[in-house]
Amino acid sequence: MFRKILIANRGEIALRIIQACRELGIPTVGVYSTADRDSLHATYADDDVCIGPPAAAQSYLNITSLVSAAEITGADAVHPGYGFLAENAYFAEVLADCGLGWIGPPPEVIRLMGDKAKARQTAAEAGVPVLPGSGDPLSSVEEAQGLASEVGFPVILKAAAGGGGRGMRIVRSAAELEKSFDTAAHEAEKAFGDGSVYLEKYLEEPRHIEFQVFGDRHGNVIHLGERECSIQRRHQKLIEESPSPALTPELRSRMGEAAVRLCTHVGYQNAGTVEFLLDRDGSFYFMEMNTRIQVEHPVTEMVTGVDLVKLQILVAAGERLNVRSGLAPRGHAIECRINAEDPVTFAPSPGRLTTFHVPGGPGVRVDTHGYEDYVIPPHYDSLVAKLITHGSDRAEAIARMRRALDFFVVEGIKTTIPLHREILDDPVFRSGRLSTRFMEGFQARRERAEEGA
Ligand code: MV4
Repeated sequence: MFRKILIANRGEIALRIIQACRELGIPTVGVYSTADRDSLHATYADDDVCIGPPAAAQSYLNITSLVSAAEITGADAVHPGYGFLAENAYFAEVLADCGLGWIGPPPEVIRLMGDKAKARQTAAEAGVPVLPGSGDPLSSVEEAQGLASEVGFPVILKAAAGGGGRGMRIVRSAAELEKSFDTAAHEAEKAFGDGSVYLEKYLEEPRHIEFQVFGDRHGNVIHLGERECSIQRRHQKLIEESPSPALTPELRSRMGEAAVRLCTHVGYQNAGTVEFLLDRDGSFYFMEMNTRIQVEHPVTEMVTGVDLVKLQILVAAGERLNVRSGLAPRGHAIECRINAEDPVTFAPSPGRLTTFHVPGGPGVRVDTHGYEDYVIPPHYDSLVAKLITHGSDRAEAIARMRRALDFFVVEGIKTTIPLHREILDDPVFRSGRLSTRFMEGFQARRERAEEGA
């Protein structure tokens, strides 16, 4: 087992990793930028090292500083959390070269899945359904036109180096494609240093359903069910839940088996997420794979009873998976992301938490690095807390979320708590008929209600 783990991250996920390490009896090293001196992850870690100035490029993304921090503290492994260097294959390679353990998948698999066009091809090779579209990146607008007329409009252009919604373009006609293709490639080149673009048939109103997967170092791969993440705004998830209201046990096992097939095909290890689009007729298609622990992992923990962060550490140290694939979910869990943002404009709202009272009681979990008088720095993402509720069914999870939102008191900054209250009261949300267009419809209903008032 690892002797000491360095956590190359900050905020709630750094604290979450410290919790897991403490339960395993493994000491931790926290690293912090000068903007995070008063942060709980620095306080709670057994050792802490300042790694640089506020800008992430000079601290949480500074590989040299991180390796030095591991050397001087005697850490023998690194947990990257999510964001920052979590999906940086080069970082994983540097750590291996320095004799440090990496709590994540092999670098080659990170690199493969980071290329969204290659990931799509690999899924198809593994027998996982993909939408009709291009095998290799498109080399000309003529090739794009040929493919688009084969699959039929609308189509979507995606940057191979993008992901998570960055560098996408929906195209509804040949005339539009003529204009969009070069712009898309240029933008991809500018944003990612790689102008490769591929094309797929565009689905108008799918659900985003992702499967939690895990692999160990002995070739075993399992899935731990799905999360429904259709409630997003500008590709930022707002609410996630498990199980999805749309899945039957039969569909769950077919999608889960597809996710496992892909992971087995690539020799996946550690925690991962296979994202699918689910169409209204029950067809599902591979979208992307994320090679890290995700923000929304707690909803899976609540319905499976598995500590995913602990499991990451155990399998990275060479232990066998001790969890069966495809367990039936126990009850229902929902997560609301509480961001330091204006609930209407979504403008960031950093600053001091003058009051911070977290809810508790049956079925309530709060993952947060916040405390009264903590000052949220402006340099990083705006997540202040994840509020997760669990119930025997969806209705009970919703009722618990609704009251937990009422009992969550944050003063001094604006948060998305009022927005979550409105979504939880929304009849379409309550019906469970979700899609990636949910927020558009919700905003329209909200504006209509305001005009009526
Ligand atoms: C799509 C799609 C429809 N058809 N691909 C958005 C994030 C990135 N991972 C891919 N995304 C999409 N890809 C095809 N062929 C719709 C989306 C999409 C979306 C997906 C999940 C959650 C929210 C979304 C919002 C807009 C578009």
